[in-house]
Amino acid sequence: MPLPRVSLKSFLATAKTAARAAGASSTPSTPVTFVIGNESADLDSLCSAIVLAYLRTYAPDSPHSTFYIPLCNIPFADLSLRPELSPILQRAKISRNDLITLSDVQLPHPSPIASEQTNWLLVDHNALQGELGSRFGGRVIGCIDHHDEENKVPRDTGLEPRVVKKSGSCSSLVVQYGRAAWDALSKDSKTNNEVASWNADLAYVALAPILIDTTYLKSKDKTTKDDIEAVSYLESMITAIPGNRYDGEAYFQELSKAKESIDDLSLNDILRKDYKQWTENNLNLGISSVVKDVHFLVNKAGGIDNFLQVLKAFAEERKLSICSIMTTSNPNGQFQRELLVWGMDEKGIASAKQFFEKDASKLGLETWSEGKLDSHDDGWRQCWIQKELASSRKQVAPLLRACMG
Ligand SMILES: [Mn+2]
Repeated sequence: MPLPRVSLKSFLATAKTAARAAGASSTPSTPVTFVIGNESADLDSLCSAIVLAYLRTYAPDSPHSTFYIPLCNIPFADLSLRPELSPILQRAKISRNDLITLSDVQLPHPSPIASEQTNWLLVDHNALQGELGSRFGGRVIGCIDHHDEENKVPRDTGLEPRVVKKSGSCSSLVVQYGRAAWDALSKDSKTNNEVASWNADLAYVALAPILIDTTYLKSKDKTTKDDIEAVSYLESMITAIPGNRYDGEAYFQELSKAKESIDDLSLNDILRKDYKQWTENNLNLGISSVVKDVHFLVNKAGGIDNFLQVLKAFAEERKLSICSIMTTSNPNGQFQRELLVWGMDEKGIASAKQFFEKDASKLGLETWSEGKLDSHDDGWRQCWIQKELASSRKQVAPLLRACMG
């Protein structure tokens, strides 16, 4: 029998208690099951984990009473780098403190938790990275993701999902997968206001990343049929509440504005905010995604020398062979991408050069600001305007990784 459904807030409270108990014990009496997004911990990762964990826990056809804990793949302190959570939390009637982070389970250090006592369901990635990957990579039981297939999740996942499919937002795939369960949980939503209100809370969480990732379904490059269907399903959940005033465009605008409000953050925090790291042949690659252009970052640091110094320290702290920044911005209302790649050591330099030779024309790379950031003395560093606008980190990271050998 599945557990009886409760509000999102109560669900998270139970999940937090379970997470803290699990993190404090080396031998939890029963295995714990985490649902976790990728380490950039962007809205898509955070929201997809919450929604999938909730639906898996209460799915009426759930054959067992597993409790799925949605885990944010960052320490608690780093939630403050994500002001774009605020519009969601407010609508879903939860707070930052309700979210479960790595700090609750004392991961990756110093939790004594035994790997065999954990199960991991991945959303928004399909290979656990970094320390979590080396400790728990063998305990992954399923995934729902829209990145390239990494062939790390077992093919047969039994009762758990194994979905890897292109879509604007991973959240759309979670909604598609969980829809039957959600429908079944909503049977009395027409007569029971509490159920209708729980549905709306969850719908706001699932909706936010889709609006952001597809520019509210306006991005032709990114929007898929699954995104469109998910938005329509979720919006119907919200408008089902009598007298509920819903304005999707206003929600989208509020989220976008909050996401771009990084003026108060330090350069180091901006680089950390939406960051991913991979290891290929013992070389580390790190890519920061930033929602303002390179000029903004250079000004923030107080000039090119300071900018490079902060970036170098950031890379050294993470033992990166290749350090990269990808920016998106809208100068004069025109969407623009920039890419900076810095090979830091001998192998990183060779990889960066190979990437440039192989992929520069594909990505439409053009010298940024007369080459002011380029150098072939201090490692190998180039900054470009990236004319190929459809390629985000999801596309560029595999190109870089393919050159690291
Ligand atoms: Mn995503």
